[in-house]
Amino acid sequence: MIRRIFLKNKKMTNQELEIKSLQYRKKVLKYIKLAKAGHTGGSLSCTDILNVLYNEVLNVSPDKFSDPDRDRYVQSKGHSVEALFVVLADKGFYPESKLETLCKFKSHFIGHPTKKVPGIEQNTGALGHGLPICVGTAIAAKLDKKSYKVFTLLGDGELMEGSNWEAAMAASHYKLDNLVAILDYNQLQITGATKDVCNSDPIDSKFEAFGWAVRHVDGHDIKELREAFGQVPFEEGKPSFIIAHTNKGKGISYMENSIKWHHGVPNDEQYILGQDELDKQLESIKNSEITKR
Ligand SMILES: Cc1ncc(C[n+]2csc(CCOP(=O)(O)OP(=O)(O)O)c2C)c(N)n1
Repeated sequence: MIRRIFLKNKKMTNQELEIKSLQYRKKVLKYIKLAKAGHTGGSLSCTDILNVLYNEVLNVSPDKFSDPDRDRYVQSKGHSVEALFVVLADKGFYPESKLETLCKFKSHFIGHPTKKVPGIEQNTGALGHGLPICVGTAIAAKLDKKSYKVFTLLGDGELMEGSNWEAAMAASHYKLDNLVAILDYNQLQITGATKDVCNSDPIDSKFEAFGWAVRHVDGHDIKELREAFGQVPFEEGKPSFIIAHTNKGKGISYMENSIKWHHGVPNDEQYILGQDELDKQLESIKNSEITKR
């Protein structure tokens, strides 16, 4: 029998995780503003996914990062690195003050993931590399009879890269049920709607045809994300594919679902407005009834 993921670090309530997501979003905005550069929309889109992964699912921590049995996470949509940097700081991989150097001369905290930053598994940013790398890592785990799991985050625009489809085919051929790909399905990419630039739909039936077990979730619903991760592998002998329906720019009204914010820095007025909106959402969650675990 395949070991299902037991939400290993299950310490927080849904409400506590929702609060964390908003705090992460506030920091994403803060450090992008400070750096005067960043992929704001895509980072806000995947914040809840990273929150649940790092606070619930992944068996990784700063003291375990060289442990060969740790879970692996590769952020294939590497441009959304600001969300990852904020989460890794929160997990203690480095002091948050390091993020003040984002995009500054000589800093390792640049606009895409690099292994020079503690907690980053693989250099990414050229799209289409994360899934192939993870297929190799998942094969290695099987050969080494290791029980760690391998996770990657993809973008729907990224699925234009042909390497994904070779990797998808190999993953089912090698029965990689230790591999989980999460799709940040915000339906936008760099220059327009994904369906207009190069349509990747229908994604579920394509991945099913390639031999994957596929689920849809609301990528901003902590409870749904927890449940989905708690059920992988969805089918024994098959890699798992989670289509997380998201909103690019989530949490800041003028950024939501707007191609303009793929890569953009708020001006002073926009910054205050964005932080204000996030603060209001924080207040509203804090005042709401305590969610049961
Ligand atoms: C190989 C490659 N081609 C082009 C780019 C430029 N690029 C950066 S982000 C992006 C769009 C990605 O869209 P998506 O994967 O949907 O990410 P999201 O919208 O979630 O940010 C593109 C084409 C790249 N990084 N790598």
